[in-house]
Amino acid sequence: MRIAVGLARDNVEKRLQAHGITRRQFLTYCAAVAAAMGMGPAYASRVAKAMTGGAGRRPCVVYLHNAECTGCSEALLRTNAPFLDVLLFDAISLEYQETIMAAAGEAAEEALHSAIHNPDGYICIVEGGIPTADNGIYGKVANRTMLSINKEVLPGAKAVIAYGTCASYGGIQAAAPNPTGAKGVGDALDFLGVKAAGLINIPGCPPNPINIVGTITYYLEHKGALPELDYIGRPNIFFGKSVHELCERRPHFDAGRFANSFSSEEARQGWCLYNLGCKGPQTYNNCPKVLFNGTNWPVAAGHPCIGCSEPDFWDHMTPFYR
Ligand code: FSX
Ligand code: SF4
Ligand code: F3S
Repeated sequence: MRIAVGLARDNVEKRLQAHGITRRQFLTYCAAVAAAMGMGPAYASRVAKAMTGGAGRRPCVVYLHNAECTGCSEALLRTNAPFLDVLLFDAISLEYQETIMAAAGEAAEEALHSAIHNPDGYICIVEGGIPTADNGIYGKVANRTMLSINKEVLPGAKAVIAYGTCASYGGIQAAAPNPTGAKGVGDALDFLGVKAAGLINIPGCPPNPINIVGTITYYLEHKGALPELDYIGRPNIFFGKSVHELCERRPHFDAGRFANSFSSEEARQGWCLYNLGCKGPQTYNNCPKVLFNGTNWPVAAGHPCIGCSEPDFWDHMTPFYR
């Protein structure tokens, strides 16, 4: 596929080359992001422009970590688009990120302070659930509770992206009996009695990186406007359809062909995994359409969907297997 792209060619191509990435590979990735956004191949050029800093001034981004396994960051950093971080940092100006930033100690704290006092404002990406019990003492960074850091940073942000099911709805640490009082960003803000502008949830445990890349692309492309969200704050472009609607095993479901064991010939033949516990009918996400790293997704690999992008799935979707 040939796509005409109005990039600042020299810069971008040099940096891609330095990472052993061809322009074609980059544009193929942009086409995948465009497809995940429900757009045609022509939109790939706009994705490329947004991702290479051509969509206007780079927004300052503060990225906070809370209670989590950090699989969300891992999913983003280990994508099949190894150039993604290099390019994304052209599209955004990542001022503070506790996992990957080079600065430590007071220098890191100073970076956070100056980012949130930057006159052009900032957007905030949040990973992990926020412990709220006992004044938040169950989660600290730099000897401050995660609760107080979020309270300081989120209300001033131009937009807040909760990345992963933990940040969106609490996730595993909010599973019963939830001893730390962990909450997703929206509930934690309600608990604190503060408001943040434009909260977007990108759930999944882990989330598909393409869904946050697409969200950032949308934000840059639409000059700071947010995509349309569903009733629990997820962009409809990525979460508007159920896993069941998009699943390739669906014709077997419709025909009443169900596998009754994981090791059965029927399971290998692609029959429906509903009788083995699949939660695809109750789960909204685009996994069957966009795949992980463009390669595969749980149900195609023979594993039922466990509903990982739904609130409280650790409690409400169990037992995961039947
Ligand atoms: Fe949660 Fe992310 Fe699951 Fe893990 O940080 S969404 S436990 S994949 O990593 O927050
Ligand atoms: Fe639906 Fe799951 Fe069956 Fe796919 S495997 S058709 S998602 S019940
Ligand atoms: Fe999660 Fe189900 Fe997709 S478990 S990764 S929403 S298939």
